[in-house]
Amino acid sequence: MYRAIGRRLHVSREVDSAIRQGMPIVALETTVLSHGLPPGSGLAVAERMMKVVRQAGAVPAFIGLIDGKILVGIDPSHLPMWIHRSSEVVKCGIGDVAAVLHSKGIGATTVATTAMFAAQAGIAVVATGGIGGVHRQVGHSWDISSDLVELARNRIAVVCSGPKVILDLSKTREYLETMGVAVYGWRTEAFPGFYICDTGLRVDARFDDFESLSSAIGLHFEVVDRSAVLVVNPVPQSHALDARIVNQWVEEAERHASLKGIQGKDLTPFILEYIHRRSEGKTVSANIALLLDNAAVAARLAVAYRKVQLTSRGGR
Ligand code: PSU
Ligand code: MN
Repeated sequence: MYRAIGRRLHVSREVDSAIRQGMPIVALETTVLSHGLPPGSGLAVAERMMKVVRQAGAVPAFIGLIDGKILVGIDPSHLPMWIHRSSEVVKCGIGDVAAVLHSKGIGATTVATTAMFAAQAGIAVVATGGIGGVHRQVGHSWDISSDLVELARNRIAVVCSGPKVILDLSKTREYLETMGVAVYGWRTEAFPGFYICDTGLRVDARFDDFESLSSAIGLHFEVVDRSAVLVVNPVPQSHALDARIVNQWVEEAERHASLKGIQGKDLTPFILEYIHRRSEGKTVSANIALLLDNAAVAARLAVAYRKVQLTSRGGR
């Protein structure tokens, strides 16, 4: 069912043959399923994301850890383990990976670990909802997501709707610049913030068609060759939320978190859950809408990137 391409990395048959044939693939993270969405709702969303990717002509590849292995292209029949047993599932940043493999537990990948394993497997495109970043209380918590560090280290294109709105967006934007991550806007000049389309911050460059976007990504990989391109795709207009109201909810959530002593990697799931309840589900439907849209954009990008690679090889 899975084929070992390293001692720990195991790819599904479908992903294996897609990698060999250079077919477009979109890597997907499992943390959003286990920790990012209300309990139990992840499976339907995962199925819809896979469908959207296939409809656009690419192969979906959820990544996760289980039984001492890193799976790339989790079989749909195995996905419920990451979703229905979410209390046992470890949200895996880079530092958690080896311990979870060692204990043969179940690990969900974040953007950091998804990007790293996708790059190791030879996949060029990842789709997600929002990336982690610099937290608002960074002055005393020093909480900066390892997503940012891995974006600086891996040659990969990550399609998202910006950093999660619970973060300090301008510090996160600066950090991306410092680390040499190219930030490209998909049909936008504004840097989006998850549920919010315009944070008042800017992208490095705007692209309006997949051919130009994938050519620029190809050039970034060629000349920079060590950092990611973050493609930001704003949440679909019909689901965008008002920045001021969202900010109020986040501030409330942070006060509750600090009263309860919640910190570190538990903070993101706590705040997301709080604002989901506070918004009476609006943040959840926005989250699902942007996940599906990012999966579609990532798949079309993967298809266009494949064409760019073929023509640049043919031209040599
Ligand atoms: N955005 C969401 N839900 C999530 C995440 C992001 O709407 O669950 C996850 C992603 O996996 C992201 C991770 O990579 O949170 C970042 O967590 P941290 O801030 O602990 O690094
Ligand atoms: Mn963190």
